[in-house]
Amino acid sequence: MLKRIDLRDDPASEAVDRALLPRAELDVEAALEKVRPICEDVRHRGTAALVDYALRFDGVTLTRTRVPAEALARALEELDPGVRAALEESIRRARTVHAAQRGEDHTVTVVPGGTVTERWVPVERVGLYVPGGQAVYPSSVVMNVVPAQEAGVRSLAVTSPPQRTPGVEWSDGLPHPTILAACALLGVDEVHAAGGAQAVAMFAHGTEECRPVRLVTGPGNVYVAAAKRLLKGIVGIDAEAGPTEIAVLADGSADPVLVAADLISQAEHDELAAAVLVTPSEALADAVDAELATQVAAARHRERITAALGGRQSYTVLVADLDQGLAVVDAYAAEHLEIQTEDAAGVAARVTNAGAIFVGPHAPVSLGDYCAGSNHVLPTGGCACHSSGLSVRSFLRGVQVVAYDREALAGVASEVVTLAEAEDLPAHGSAVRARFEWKVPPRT
Ligand code: HSO
Ligand code: ZN
Repeated sequence: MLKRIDLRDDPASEAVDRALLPRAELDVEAALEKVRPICEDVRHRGTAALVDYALRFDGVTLTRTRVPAEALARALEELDPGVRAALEESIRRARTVHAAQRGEDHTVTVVPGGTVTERWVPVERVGLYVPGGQAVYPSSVVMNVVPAQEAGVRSLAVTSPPQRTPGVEWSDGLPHPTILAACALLGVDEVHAAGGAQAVAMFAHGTEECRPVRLVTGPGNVYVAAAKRLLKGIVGIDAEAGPTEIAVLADGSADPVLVAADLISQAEHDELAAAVLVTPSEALADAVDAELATQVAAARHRERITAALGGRQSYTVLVADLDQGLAVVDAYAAEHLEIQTEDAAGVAARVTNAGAIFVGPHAPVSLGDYCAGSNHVLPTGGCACHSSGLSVRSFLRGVQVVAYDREALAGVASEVVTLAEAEDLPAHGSAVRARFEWKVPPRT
């Protein structure tokens, strides 16, 4: 069922070449050309442009983007009690984990009288993008809003594409009612009906209804990624999210039923989703293939799943041993990595590159998607080798506060002057000299 890449004859100890591990092709550059005029239009015409794009791309007629307070209240009232309870549990766990991420300000005394403090300051206003369309992600409302709130962000706006929800006519032209309800549960009162590149432009440039934000976070399609690339600089961004990915590092002890179920769970997102199995056990690879055939046939979204599993981005990598398996998963740097081996915790501790690691048979990725307490907005496309998932830190800036008294400055003035001269920037040195009547005090 999954294609195979056999690396068993390659030297096990060497770093694995990333090029051996293909990913889905996502042409953000091509999308850039399409989103450029859209973003410009939003900059110039504000809400009027967003109204036009809602009709063109979402097929709905809007008069404004801001969702009225009554709609948020109604969505919460009508929310299925079971979904409400599950969302509340998800929020509770996410809060527990994210509250603990808030670093303390701390001061280092470099010399007597000379300190450097790192002060953590929340971003003043943020815009959180929640995708709509193919699937509806109230869980992504939780994963964006909770860390922003726990960071202490004072002003926060959510946007999600306007749509028609069959059977819920009152919400025509608004984001999905479950998304509205999740916002209401979290106490978010500024929600906009806007999706795609135009929503990112709304956040970056501001409109009559939406004050510009300083930072945009959240996953989205290729147009959202392109708009983030285009507007980065005008506004901060978390990451350009690509299609979701799961890699499973498993040995012969893993249960093929669970491995297959977990691969399918993420393949369900998108035809471009990646499902990768890395194993030294050919028997396990065969058993997972057999399981995939059975489980995919019974899956509701089998077409999407089949396309994802059959794409260039999904495969089994056969490795000589777990050491080589670790080299493969490090080279791949998956958004989600499951370890289903003997001593899973020991193996997981040796992984360097992954957005999130799920350890052992009882921690499937879907636990993390909803209710582990961890965040599900994670680096994709191999970015896990240099970036982290969304957290409280994403919404904070570490501002360095430098405080030196005269004595402390005197103690290092000659070094500053020397380095300034070495860089041919004598005015830098003069700024220090000026404090000592143009004389550098002798070193004591
Ligand atoms: N696995 C997705 C998040 C998600 N799954 C939302 C279900 N709902 C990307 O991490
Ligand atoms: Zn998922």
